[in-house]
Amino acid sequence: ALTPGTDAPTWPPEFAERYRAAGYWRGETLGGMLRERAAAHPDRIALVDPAPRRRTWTYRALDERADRLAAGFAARGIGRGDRVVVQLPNVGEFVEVCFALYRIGALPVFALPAHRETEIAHFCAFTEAVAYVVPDRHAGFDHRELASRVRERTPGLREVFVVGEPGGHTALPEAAAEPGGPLPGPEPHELAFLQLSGGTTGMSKLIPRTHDDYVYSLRGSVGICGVDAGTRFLVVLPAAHNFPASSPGWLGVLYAGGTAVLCPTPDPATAFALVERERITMTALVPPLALLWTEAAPATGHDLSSLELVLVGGAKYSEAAARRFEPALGCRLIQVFGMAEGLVNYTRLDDDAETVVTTQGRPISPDDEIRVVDDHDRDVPDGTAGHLLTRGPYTIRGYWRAPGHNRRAFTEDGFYRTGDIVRRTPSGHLVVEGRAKDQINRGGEKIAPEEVENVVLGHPAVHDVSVVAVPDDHLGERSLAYVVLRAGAGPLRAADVKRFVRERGIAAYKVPDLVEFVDVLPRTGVGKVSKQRLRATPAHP
Ligand code: J2J
Repeated sequence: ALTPGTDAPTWPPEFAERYRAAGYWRGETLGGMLRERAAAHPDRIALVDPAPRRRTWTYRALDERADRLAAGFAARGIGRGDRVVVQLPNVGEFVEVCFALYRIGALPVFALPAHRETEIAHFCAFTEAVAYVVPDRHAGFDHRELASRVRERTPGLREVFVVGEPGGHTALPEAAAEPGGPLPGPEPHELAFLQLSGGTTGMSKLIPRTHDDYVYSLRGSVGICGVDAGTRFLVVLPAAHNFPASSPGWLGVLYAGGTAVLCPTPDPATAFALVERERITMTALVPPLALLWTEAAPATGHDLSSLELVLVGGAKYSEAAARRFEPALGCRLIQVFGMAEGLVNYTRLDDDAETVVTTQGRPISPDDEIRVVDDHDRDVPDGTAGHLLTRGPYTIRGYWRAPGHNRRAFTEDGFYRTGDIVRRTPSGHLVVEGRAKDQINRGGEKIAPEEVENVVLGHPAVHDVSVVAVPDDHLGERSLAYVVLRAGAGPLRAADVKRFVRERGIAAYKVPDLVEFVDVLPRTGVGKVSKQRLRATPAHP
């Protein structure tokens, strides 16, 4: 079984004691939270899945469903500390499966619906997953076939559970069983799940979050955003992502006794219809969606008057766009600058309007330690841009099974090197000024260039490649692959490179948006490709 400290660094005892003494870590688990809410208000609606036929779950029903699935998973030998890759779109079963796994102390590994064979096979192999949960089909793609291929490659993967038509696998409802009695659940200081990092080098690193630390981030987020039993939260972004899950997200809403409504697709037409029909009060968007909402809201035929608050984050929200938001939507805006590794910053409901549109907020916790440093880890004065380092009661001390990477990504005294360049205002708010890490933020979807470069290098005609971000009006950034062809290689078009990457089985958002052929890549003094100089090269899309 997995215990914190063996597969990932955890907080030193003196920090853990401080966080408990301060009342941040209260010994709650996610499974216990649902149990308590179900006891307190069994008949309130916890969850709505509106498509294709509207289904609702009361707190009691969700609790019972989690118990039945937990019993069934346990009967199939899935136990405490086991990893289960969960790849589901925004459907009610996703929430059921999460709580079932939390109950038995098995760890969901949160894949995104867009992930394909390259990513899923890696998650299954690297985490030694015993099970994989998929929809039958989603967005025109058959996940059962993907599951069969992954299973062939990963002998340790014992079970595939399917929401919908199971094909040759096990239908999720078949996995449920009559609970035989209380299961030995996880301790609050143990891991709850593995979340995916945006990644910089190679494949995503896995982020180990504990019940104690995550529940604290929920409680803090709920307080800051004013979530309560009357909140009706629309989950527009993929529910497995840390932002819509926890900032304050569907989990925060369940923590507060409100109602989470799952939006099947993020387009404004679908979302606006649901806002009207479900009387939605709150939602969370990435900047490109916030732009679409701002453009579409004034002319929509839908009644959006129930909306009170929208959180925007995941990528930089331009000041100009932020200024247009409240007038167009007629509701409040909170900017969020967060990361699955932990630290989450929010603008506050009582911040003045300028602060809300010009900053990305300040930390949840008084014990979130923030350092802004130069290239040599020396603190810079407030108002000066520098690297953001952070440590605190819900920020991890290391990635899961990644000791080598952890030495680079964390300081010796446990600060996480976020890779973000920020400036701190006198009020303690952070303004995101840029990024030092080699990552592309495509409208909130994070791409590790090295991962894409490794795929492109597999093309027989490609000699070298470098993938960089280029500015984009709508997405903020798009990806551009500079490709050097092998001497004597036949002609290759941009479309050939893109098709090659797509056919390798990788999430569509990672396929380079643009491809440019060049004779050489600019190099730094030590012979590494200079991404800085490449980014400065004018692109010809
Ligand atoms: C600029 N960059 C931002 C912002 C995140 C809440 C909100 C977002 C995430 C998230 C999250 C940004 N302006 N407002 O987990 O709980 C970039 C930074 C950061 C990285 C983290 C949450 N908000 N970013 O986006 O793990 O570069 O989490 O380090 O996906 O997104 O990405 P991720």
